[in-house]
Amino acid sequence: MTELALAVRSGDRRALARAISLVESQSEDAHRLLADLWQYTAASLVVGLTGAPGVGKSTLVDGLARAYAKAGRRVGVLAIDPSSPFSGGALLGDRIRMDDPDPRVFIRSLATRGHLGGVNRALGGAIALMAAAGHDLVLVETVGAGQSEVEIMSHADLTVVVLMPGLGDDIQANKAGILEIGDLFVVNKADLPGADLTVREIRSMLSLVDKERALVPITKTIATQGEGIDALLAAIDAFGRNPEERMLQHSRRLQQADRRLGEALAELVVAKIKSSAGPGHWEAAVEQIAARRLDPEGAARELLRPTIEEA
Ligand SMILES: Nc1nc2c(ncn2[C@@H]2O[C@H](COP(=O)(O)OP(=O)(O)O)[C@@H](O)[C@H]2O)c(=O)[nH]1
Ligand SMILES: [Mg+2]
Repeated sequence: MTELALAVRSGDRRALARAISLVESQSEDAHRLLADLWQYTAASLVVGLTGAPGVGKSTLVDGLARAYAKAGRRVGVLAIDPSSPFSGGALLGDRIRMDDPDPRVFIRSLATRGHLGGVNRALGGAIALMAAAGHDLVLVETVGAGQSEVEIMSHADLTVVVLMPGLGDDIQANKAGILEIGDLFVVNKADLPGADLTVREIRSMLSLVDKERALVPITKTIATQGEGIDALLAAIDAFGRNPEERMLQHSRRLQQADRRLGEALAELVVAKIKSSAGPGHWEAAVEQIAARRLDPEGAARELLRPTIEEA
């Protein structure tokens, strides 16, 4: 194991910050680091919080992290919501609050720029690093389903959908996305009028999906006053303790592993073919496909053939 990997394992915060930067830049060193540490990443519970901008995700994450740390456990927070106050720190050099008053909480934001799929992969790496560093819980804040390239479902053991009163139409509009990804629903800003109505709306829409969905927990919170945070934390904790949900978590991790293997392989194969096909070959195929002289799958098979024959 490299010195950096050892330092991350030991819980060294600066090492962790440096490691996440490596993963963000997607250097070859990042791969070696993640290869060394992957075996230590199983124990953390990864919780994704998603929802429209302004519903109070960052405030909730802050409250959850504090409450969790107060109970003596270590929490990593990752924010990829560009509107997040956490990401606000992204403008400030190192992007980590080394001066965070609570040594049990490690907060980091990921830059949302970069090539397509880059953020998603960096997120996977950053979560793994936080887990390997011994965080019992990793909280990930993202903007709502379908609104970003980051699909929290491909990383989280548990997804919390955050809503607020008066968003009934919003839920309706996003029905499929929102109703299907949530393991837990939170109606934040319960100090505003209409919170109970929103809870009832979510409940009735969930029961339309199927019988199991009808039982998904819905909690109310007032994040700014810390109200409902303990109940939400208990609901998160209960997940993973319940055997049925543990099974769900296991099958979910299998699905995620399946998907990530496919992504990693596709990327390696494309890189290999681009480099071995000879100069201009790839570009020529692209032009032929665009001109409808070649179909995409046919071109792919053609490009792949020498690689497979050689193996
Ligand atoms: N009234 C009320 N305002 C809240 C509550 N939670 C968060 N807010 C406010 O809503 C705004 C957006 O919060 P933020 O956490 O940044 O939302 P995010 O975009 O989902 O991360 C901020 O001004 C918060 O202070 C709440 O429970 N009640
Ligand atoms: Mg935010």
